[in-house]
Amino acid sequence: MNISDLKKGRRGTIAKAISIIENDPTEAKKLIKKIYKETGNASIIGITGPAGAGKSSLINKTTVELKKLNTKPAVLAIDPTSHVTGGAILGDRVRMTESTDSGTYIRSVASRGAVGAISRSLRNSIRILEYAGFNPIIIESVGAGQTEVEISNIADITVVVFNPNTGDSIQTIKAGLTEIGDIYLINKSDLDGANQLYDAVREYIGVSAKNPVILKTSVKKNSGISEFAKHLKEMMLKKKENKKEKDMARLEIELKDIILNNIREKMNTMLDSDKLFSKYLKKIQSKEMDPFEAADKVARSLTK
Ligand SMILES: Nc1nc2c(ncn2[C@@H]2O[C@H](COP(=O)(O)OP(=O)(O)OP(=O)(O)O)[C@@H](O)[C@H]2O)c(=O)[nH]1
Ligand SMILES: [Mg+2]
Repeated sequence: MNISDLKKGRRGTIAKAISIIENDPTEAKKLIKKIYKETGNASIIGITGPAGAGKSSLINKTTVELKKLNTKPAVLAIDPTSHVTGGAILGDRVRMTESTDSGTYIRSVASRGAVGAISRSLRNSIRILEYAGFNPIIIESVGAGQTEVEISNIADITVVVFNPNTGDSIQTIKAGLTEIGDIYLINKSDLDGANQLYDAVREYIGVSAKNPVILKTSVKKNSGISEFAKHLKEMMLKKKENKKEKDMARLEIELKDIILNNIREKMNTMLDSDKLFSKYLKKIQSKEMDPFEAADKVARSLTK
């Protein structure tokens, strides 16, 4: 891996680096060691919302506008194709191609595996893009279950996208997406029901402490998008101070996460050859002892 090619933002090198982050833990550690000092300076924009809300379409157009505002955006899309519910809805999902020509780096990243592992590799893929000079870095993720909450932990600016097509939008709004957004978009404003949805979102969300921006957009009619980009740019500047504090807290969480993960892996290996472990396993298999008591005994001896 040629670090200076990465610094120059060479596409092939970036792609290779992110693959290393996702697939090769040993090499990934070496890579992060080399670049870490020069990371942490980009604004992270999380874009979330129900499947098919128009997130990818919006990002396509928005990156073009963001470039006009003298920024150099990159996009990581947490690919939802492996989600259980994904396939059916995603028949007409938009591939982000439009802005590729204009120099935006776009990549789908893994969504399979444990939640912790995904956010670990996401964090480090962001670092690769920061080192390569991109800012902001936009993360697309489908709001399904816990993901949207997690995205708002990683992102400096969280954008929630709704559209009048999905009848359950109001339910989703009530179900908790009210807390996380800095910006709410009612996309597909060219469709019936957009105004009604806009009013509902204002009613449920407009009064919250965060005082979020609420906008109507239409990718189809190309309306509202440059306004959206301007708000993003403004927030990128405004949030800079606040970001430092957030980053310190995030690094604390990251350090704990890595340590706990290391310990877990080590313990796992130790247990495989631990005599007490096999002894107590037999005891619970033969119903001589219950699993809790057995686990207590083994854990106590391991952490002594
Ligand atoms: N009428 C209308 N259709 C739109 C608009 N924006 C997106 N679409 C369409 O909505 C469908 C889904 O768009 P995507 O951009 O793939 O939505 P997404 O939220 O990225 O979807 P997933 O990544 O699969 O969750 C596509 O057929 C788009 O062409 C809009 O403003 N108006
Ligand atoms: Mg998409």
